[in-house]
Amino acid sequence: MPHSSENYFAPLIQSKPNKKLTSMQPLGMDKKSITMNFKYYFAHTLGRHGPCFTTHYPYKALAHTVRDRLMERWKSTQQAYDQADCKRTHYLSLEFLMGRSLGNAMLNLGITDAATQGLFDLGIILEEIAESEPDAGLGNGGLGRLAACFLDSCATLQLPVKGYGIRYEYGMFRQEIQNGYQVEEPDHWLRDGNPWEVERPEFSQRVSFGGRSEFYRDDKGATRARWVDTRDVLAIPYDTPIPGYRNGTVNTLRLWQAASTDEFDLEEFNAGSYTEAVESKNHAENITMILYPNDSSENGKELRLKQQYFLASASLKDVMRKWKSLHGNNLKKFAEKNCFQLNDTHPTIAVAELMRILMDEERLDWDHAWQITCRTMAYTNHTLLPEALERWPVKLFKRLLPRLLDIIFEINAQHLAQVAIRWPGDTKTQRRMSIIEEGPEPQIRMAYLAIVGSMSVNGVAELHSKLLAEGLFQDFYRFWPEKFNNKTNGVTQRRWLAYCNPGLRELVCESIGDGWISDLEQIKRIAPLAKDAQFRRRWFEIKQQNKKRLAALVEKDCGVRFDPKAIFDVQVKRIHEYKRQLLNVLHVIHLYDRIKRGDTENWTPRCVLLGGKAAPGYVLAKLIIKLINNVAQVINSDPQVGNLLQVAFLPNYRVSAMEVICPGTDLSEQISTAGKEASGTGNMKFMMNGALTIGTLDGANIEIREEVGDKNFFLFGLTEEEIKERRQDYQPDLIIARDANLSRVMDLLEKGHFNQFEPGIFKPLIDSIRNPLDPWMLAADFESYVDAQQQAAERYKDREQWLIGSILNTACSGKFSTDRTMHDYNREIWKLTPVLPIPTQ
Ligand code: 26W
Repeated sequence: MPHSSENYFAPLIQSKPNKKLTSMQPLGMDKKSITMNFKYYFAHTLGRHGPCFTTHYPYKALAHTVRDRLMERWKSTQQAYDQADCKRTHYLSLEFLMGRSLGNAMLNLGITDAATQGLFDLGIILEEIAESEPDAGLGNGGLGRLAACFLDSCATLQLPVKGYGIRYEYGMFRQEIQNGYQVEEPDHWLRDGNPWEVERPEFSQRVSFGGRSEFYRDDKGATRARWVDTRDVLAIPYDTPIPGYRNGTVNTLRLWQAASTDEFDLEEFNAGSYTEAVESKNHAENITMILYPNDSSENGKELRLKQQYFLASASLKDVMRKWKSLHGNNLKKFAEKNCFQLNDTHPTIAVAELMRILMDEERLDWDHAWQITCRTMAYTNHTLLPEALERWPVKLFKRLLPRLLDIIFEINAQHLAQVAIRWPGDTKTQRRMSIIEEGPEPQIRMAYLAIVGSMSVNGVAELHSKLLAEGLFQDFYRFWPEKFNNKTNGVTQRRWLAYCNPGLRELVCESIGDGWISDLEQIKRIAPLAKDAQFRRRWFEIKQQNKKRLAALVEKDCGVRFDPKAIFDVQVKRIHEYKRQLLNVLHVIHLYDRIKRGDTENWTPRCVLLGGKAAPGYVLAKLIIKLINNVAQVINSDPQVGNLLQVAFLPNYRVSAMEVICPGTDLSEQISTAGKEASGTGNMKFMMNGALTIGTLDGANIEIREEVGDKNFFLFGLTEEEIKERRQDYQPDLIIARDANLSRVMDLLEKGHFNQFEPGIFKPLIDSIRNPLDPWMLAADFESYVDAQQQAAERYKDREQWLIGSILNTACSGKFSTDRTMHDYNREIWKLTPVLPIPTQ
C-alpha cells in the first residue's frame, strides 16, 4: 500500500519538463521593484493594512521579497549543475547553526541599500524589522556554525556543495538566568513560520528501523541480504537557498523532517487500534523534534542514534535518487562524481548505509561497494576530548539497525585482516584498532569506522591535526599516513565583517575597495594604514560606535552599564571546564581584590563580558555560570569599585548576539588548556573585527599569532607539551601558597565572599582548582595569565599603540576566511570544478 504522498505527488507530466510553466521573469533589484514587491506581500499576501503594530509583518513581507529574488538564481544554479554533470560534495552534518538569513541574503544579493532606502521611504527602519527574525539555532556551537560558514563560502566559490541536515522542531534551548542560574527554555523557532524554506514532499524518502536481516540467493546464485519487517519513517525534505556573494549562484541546504507513514500504519492497525496508530505517528515525529544540547560528552541516547541514521539514510537515498535521474542505473562513475564530507562522527553511520544501499538495493558485490564507499567518504574530526568520542552499544545497533550491524561487523573483519597482514601476530595492536571495543558491553567506535571507511581524515587546525596523528589516531596514522591532513578552520567575512560591522566595512572599502569581501587576502592592504594617524582616528571612532552598540545590548539584557571608554574584555563560547571560563573569573576576582586593597595606580578601567550555554546535564559548567553571576553582582554593586571594573554575564548567547559582540570587543579571551581546543572560530571573528587576543598556544590561536605577530597577541600559559610534562607532578595547593595574588583570590572564594547567603555552593569549583588531578590545570597558568592581562591593560592605555595592534589584527586575518578553508578542502579532498549558473528561461 503506497503512502498517500506517493499518489499525491505523482508526476503531473511524465517525460519532459514543462517550460511554459517553469519559466521565470527576472525580478528587479532596484529600490522601486523591491518596494513594490514588499507592499504587495504586505497587503495582498499577508493581508495587513494601516499601521503595523508589530515588526513581524514587515519582516515577513521583506523576507518574501528577498526570497523571490533567490528563486530564479537557485533554479539557474541547479540546472547548471545538472547540465554540467559535475562532481558534487554532500556535506552531512547533524548541525547547521545558520542564525538569521535576511541580512545575509540581502548582502549577498547586493540589495541592502535599495531595500534600506525603499523601506525608509515607507517609514520603516530595516534594522528594526530585521530583529524580528528568530535565529535558526540548529547547532550547539563551533561545529554547527562552521558548517554554516562553509555553505556560504561554497556558494561564493560556486562549488556544487549541498548541505544535508535535520530540521529540528526545537533548536538550541533559550537560556534564561534566574537567581544567577541557567534555566533552559524551549526554542520553538518555527512558530511563526519560516519564509526561508521550501517544503519538497515530492522528494520524500523512506527510512527503516528495527526488523531483521534475511539472506537469500539471487537469480545468479549469489547470496544477498535484505532488511525485512522494518518499521519505517518518512523523511520530508525542506530546502533553504544559500546565496553566493553577488555571483548568481544559489546552493541548497536540505533539512529532513520525520513524519509517520500514517496511512500505512492505519491500514495495519485498523481494527480497534486507531489510537496506537496515531501514537506511532508521534513516535516518528519525535526523531526530528529536538537538537541534543550536548557539545562535548556523548550521552548515548537511542533517539540520538535514530537521528543520525535518519539523516544518513535519507541523504544517501536522495543522492542516489538524483544520480539515477541523471545517469540511470549505471553506477560506474558514482565514486568519481560524488563526495560525502562527514562533519565529525555524528553522520558516520553513512559509511555502512552506503554499503547497504549499494549491495542490498543496487546489487553490487562487496568489493565494488567498498571501493565506492571509501573513495567517496571523508571525515573531519572536531575534538580531542576522549569523552566526546562517540561509541554506540552493539546491543542497541542490533535492535535498531540490525542490517547495518552485519555490515559493520564485516567491515571490521576485513579491516582487522589487513591490520594482521601489516602487523602479524601483534594482537594488542589489532585489539586497539578494532572498530568494535570488546568488554562486558561491546561498543562500536564511530571514529574508527569513519577512518576505515574514508579516503581523508582531517583535523581543524595545525596543532589539532598533529595531535590526532600522534595521539588519538596514532595507530591509524601509522597504517594510512596518506589519509591524514589538516584543514584549518575559518569564518565567512561576509557575515562576520561586511554584514555585522558596517562601519568598518565602509572604512575598509573606502581605503582598499571591496575586493576583500570575496578575497580576504586583500585585506592586508590596510596594514600600511596603521601608520596613518587619520586612519587610526576613524578606526577608533568606529570601534567606539560598536562598543556603544554592545553596551546597549549589555544594558538591555544584563542591566549592567558598560562604559565604552573602558577596555571591553570578552569571552563568549560554550561553557566548558577546558575552555576555562573559571580562569577568567579568577582574574576578575584578582582585579577586584586589587581595587579593594587600593592597588589601582595607573589603572585601566575594564568591562568584562562572559556568555555561553552549558549543557543541561553538565553540573560544573552550570555552577561556573552561577559563580560568574554572583561575582558580577558583588563587583557591580560595590561603590568602591565604581567604573574601574564592570562584569556581566550575557544570557542566551547565540549567532545574532555575536554579530553585535565581536565588532565591539577590544580583547578576545581564548584561554583553553593547551591541547584541548581543536581550533576555535570565535577567535577568528574577534580578530577580523580588530580585537587583540589574549590566549594560550592552542588550536588556531597558534596560527592567529603567527599571522599577526607576537607583538599583537597576548600570549600566556604552558604549551601542550609542558602541560603533559607538568601533569606528572602537579600540586595546585603549592602553587596557590606561593602566589600571593592567587592565595587572596582563593581566600575570597573559600570565605564565601561571593555567596554570603548561599553557603558552600561553590565548593565543587574550589575543589576542582585544588585537585592535583585537575585536567585543566588552572593554577598552573594563573600567574602568567595575570601578567598577560596586565600587559594588555598597559597597552590599552597607549591608545595609538592599541589601535595599531587592532588594525593589524584585521589586516592579518586573511587566512581565516572559510573561502580559503573551502579552497583547501576542494583542492585536496573534493576536487570539484566551479560551475557558473546559466540563466535559463
Ligand atoms: C556527541 C556529542 C558531541 C557534540 C558535539 C560531541 C562533540 C561535539 C563537538 C566536538 C562540538 C564542537 O563544536 N567542536 C568544536 O568544533 C569547532 C569547529 O571545528 C572547533 O573550532 C572547536 O575548537 C571545537 O570545540
